[in-house]
Amino acid sequence: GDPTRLGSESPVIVHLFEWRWDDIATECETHLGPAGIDAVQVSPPNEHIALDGVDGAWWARYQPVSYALTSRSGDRAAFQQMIERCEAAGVGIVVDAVINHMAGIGEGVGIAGTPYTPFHYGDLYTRDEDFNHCGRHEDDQIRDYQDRHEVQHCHLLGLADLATGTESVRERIADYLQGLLEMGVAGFRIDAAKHMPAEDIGAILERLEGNPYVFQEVIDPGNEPIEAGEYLTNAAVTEFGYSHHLATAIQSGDLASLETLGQEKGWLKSDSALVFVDNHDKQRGHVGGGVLMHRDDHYRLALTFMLAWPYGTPKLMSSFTFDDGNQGPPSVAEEGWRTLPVHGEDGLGCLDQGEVDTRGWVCEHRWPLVTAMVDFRQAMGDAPVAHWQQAGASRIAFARGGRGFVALNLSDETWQAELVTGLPAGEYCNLLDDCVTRVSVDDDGWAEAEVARDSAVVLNAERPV
Ligand code: AAO
Repeated sequence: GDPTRLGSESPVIVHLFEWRWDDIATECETHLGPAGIDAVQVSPPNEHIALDGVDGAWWARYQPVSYALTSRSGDRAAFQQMIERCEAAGVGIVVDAVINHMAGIGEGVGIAGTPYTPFHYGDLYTRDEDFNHCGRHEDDQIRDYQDRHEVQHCHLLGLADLATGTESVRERIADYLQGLLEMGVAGFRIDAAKHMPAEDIGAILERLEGNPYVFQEVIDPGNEPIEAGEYLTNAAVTEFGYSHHLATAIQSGDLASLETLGQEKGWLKSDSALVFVDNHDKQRGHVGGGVLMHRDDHYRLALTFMLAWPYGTPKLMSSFTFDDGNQGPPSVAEEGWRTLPVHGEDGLGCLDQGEVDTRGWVCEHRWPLVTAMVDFRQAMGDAPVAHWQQAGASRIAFARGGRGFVALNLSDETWQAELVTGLPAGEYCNLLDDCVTRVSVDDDGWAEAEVARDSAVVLNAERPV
């Protein structure tokens, strides 16, 4: 789970949710590479259920039918080209690996033509023993998250639960992942990791040759028997507490409570934690809400804080707009739910900031604030937080060990204050407004700063006026 495998000391990942492979390749060359983004999390690349039956819902991608690399985002050749073009632009591909289960129990034909019936998927998994039959509730479904056996051996959401405890299933999954590594992918997100014993995931990862960055999706609300920490021996783990804590602090106007964010009891160590402001489930209420997303007030402030704060490996969400939580990406239903591209002749491009009512690609990752903050995070490296300051609960400032300084103002009025920056004397540009605001630091490291309402001042020692 060592994040530096992604290439830089403080890597940043962008989730291009439901983007097409050819679009991602172009985006790597035109935006991500130049902006210093280390990796893209892509939607699951393998064959999934047909889109017609589910009205093009985004979650069709989480119902695998085979490990053939044909999906709504493109075919194997496009996938390979994307890996190569992104790599040339300095951007790694992190594959969302759906290995806990296959499709919902039922029958049909996958998007690449593979037929399936209950517990039989083409010639990949053909035996009942390839699946867990947990013997609970008559239908073998997960209902009680307090029951470890049930969570790990029953069917999540009616999805056929693979028997990851068996050698033959482990081998098939490892073959799939190894094939991806050989094509050049840089890492994996292990979907629904909590639903597999940590040991099963370990046995699969052990078979792989290569050095991928791996993080496991484990939702640990702090009151279930299965804990995020159990998975650390394998790789990094999602820290869901982070997005909740950050959203609560911002929504309640209590930025002061962020002073110790990451040091909470039971939280993962920074290097082992994958953090985000929102993810694809949370932003549409698929696993409860309680986070901020692109159409919320103060989302920009949340992103600013996450990228300024040295805890965890941050993942940025790049969304499409929706008015219904099942709705898929911009697409043409009459053409088999063909996903409309971002780039090229019939490309939709990205929506303007704040244009939330139009159907389209939001592209949060292209916002100037994000680009500036990614640059800041990488320039700060491992510089620790110093000089925490606050004025009331809604105005905070802190330094990053002599290399940088951040002041955030969540209140409705301009914040004018004398603050310790820890920076060498000089005049610095606010990175968030193209140097419209300038801050003079005196010989003792103090500055008179003016922080606009709902905004921030961010200074980098290496960016004097
Ligand atoms: C779809 C349909 C279903 C249908 C199914 C099969 O929506 O109605 O039964 O097909 O036909 C995605 C979608 C699903 C979709 C699925 C397959 O979100 O709606 O189902 O594709 O197409 C649990 C898992 C977690 C999982 C999450 C959705 O632990 O791993 O459920 N996330 C991943 C992906 C996700 C994907 C899948 C897994 C499946 O990110 O996109 O599903 O591949 C508690 C537990 C959590 C549990 C939630 C959800 O959470 O702790 O572990 O997540 O419940 O029930 C607060 C608490 C939080 C609590 C939450 C909700 O926030 O803090 O702990 O409330 O109570």
